[in-house]
Amino acid sequence: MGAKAHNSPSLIGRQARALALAAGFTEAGLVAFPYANEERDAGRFAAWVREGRAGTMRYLERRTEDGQLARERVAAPFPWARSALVCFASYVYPEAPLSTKTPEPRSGWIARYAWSGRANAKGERRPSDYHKVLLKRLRAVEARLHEEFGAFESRAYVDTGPVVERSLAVAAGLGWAGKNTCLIHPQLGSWGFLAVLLMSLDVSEPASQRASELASSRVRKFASSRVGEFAGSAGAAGAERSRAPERNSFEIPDRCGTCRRCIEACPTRALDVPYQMDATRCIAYLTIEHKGPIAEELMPGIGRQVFGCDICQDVCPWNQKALRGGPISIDPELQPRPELINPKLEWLASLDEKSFEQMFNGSPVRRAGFRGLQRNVAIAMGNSGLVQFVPRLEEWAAGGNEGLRAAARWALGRLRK
Ligand code: B12
Ligand code: SF4
Ligand code: SF4
Repeated sequence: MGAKAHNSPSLIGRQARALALAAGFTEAGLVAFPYANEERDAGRFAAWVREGRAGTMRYLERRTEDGQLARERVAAPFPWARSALVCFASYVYPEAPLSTKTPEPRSGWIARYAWSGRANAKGERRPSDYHKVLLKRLRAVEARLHEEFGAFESRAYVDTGPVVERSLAVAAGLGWAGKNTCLIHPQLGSWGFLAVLLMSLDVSEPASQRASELASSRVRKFASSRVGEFAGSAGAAGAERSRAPERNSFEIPDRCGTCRRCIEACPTRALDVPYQMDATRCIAYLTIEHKGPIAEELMPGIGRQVFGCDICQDVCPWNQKALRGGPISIDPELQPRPELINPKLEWLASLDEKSFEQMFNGSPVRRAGFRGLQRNVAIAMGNSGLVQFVPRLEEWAAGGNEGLRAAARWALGRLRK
């Protein structure tokens, strides 16, 4: 958007954060490029790809013309970028249940992030998708900055840009990357979306001023008061590390400490190497991104997750904390749709292609596709232990879709054992 100004004006963190909050984000922070741990993060991303952890998500392995992994460093695809505004939008939903506390075997689980809806003019709640909702907000911030600073280069991304958003969020001081790999904000937990505005604007604050501002912000206050709070689980090692902050770094130190709850709770062992997910084993990948048949070995672990997975976040003490309190209000454009919370498997199975579209057009769930969701429901039925699902599974097992057929046959075998 626009051309780079000759005398590039510069931005201060307080001002950028205020604009993001005014646009409806819950938190925001600014990163100046190059940031302190950029080389470390580039190495981590390259190693993750090299080890084959991205599975069939080939877009993560895209390279620039000179052969660099595009996502390794922001400068590879965006050599003009001097700063990034990183925004966090919470979807905590304090009243809603957890996937780990829903024993009803007739129901499945749709990941929390995908429950979102907003009321239309008639007061009916229709699907909404964070990609669209947040991109609009980010563009509003971008427009305000252009009014203020004139022409400069910028790009707004929510999820889909060639950047590692969690690395940028850590660099912006919004939280730390937990052993479950999620960005954990010390007050808001990890149930939050990220949005990134790349800019050719310089950051004008001296590092010392930014550091002292961050230190006095609500984020830092919360973080330091919580050190050691989850004694014996999380906090102790984090406290140790926080005594040696890296120079010119705004990172909140790791507060996972000795906790391993997410690693132990992951049913498909996707977190066996802490902080580095093997996406090819992750239920979120299998149920959303992966098309076609799913390896039988992984089906039992999928349990009754029919779209995405919240387990490693639901068990995290920092999310329990976020649930219990704080001034968190539900985003009017990302309100939970009650019909998507712990939905009945039979209801999901009864949707035909037309009703699937009506229910999920404009919702993140649509990404799984009609057949993909049916495949996931078939696996969940197999894991329910309930023979009442046999007739539906028999119908699917005789059908034409390969992924669905394989899942239904596996489920029948499991229920008939
Ligand atoms: C590909 C992808 C996935 C893949 C792979 C996930 C993964 N962990 O890599 C799958 C499909 C499995 C997935 C699942 C989910 N995703 Co996703 N996903 C992405 C995407 C598009 C790219 C992620 C990526 O680059 N992965 C590569 C690895 C290397 O990067 P990373 O895990 O983000 O990196 C951090 C850590 O791994 C850590 N790290 C790496 N190596 C090492 C080594 C050491 C020693 C240490 C300490 C740390 C460390 O460093 C990075 C951050 O500093 C981002 C959007 C984006 N453009 O960034 C969204 C994103 C990460 N996803 C998001 C969400 C909401 C989810 C789900 C919660 C959805 C759900 N409920 O089903 C799950 C969460 C599962 C989980 N535990 O991570 C949010 C995360 C918000 C947050 N608070 O963290 C993002 C940012 C989208 C958004 N704009 O909001 N996702
Ligand atoms: S399978 Fe579930 S618990 Fe395991 S890493 Fe993926 S999202 Fe987390
Ligand atoms: S469950 Fe424990 S180890 Fe996992 S991310 Fe949360 S605090 Fe860290």
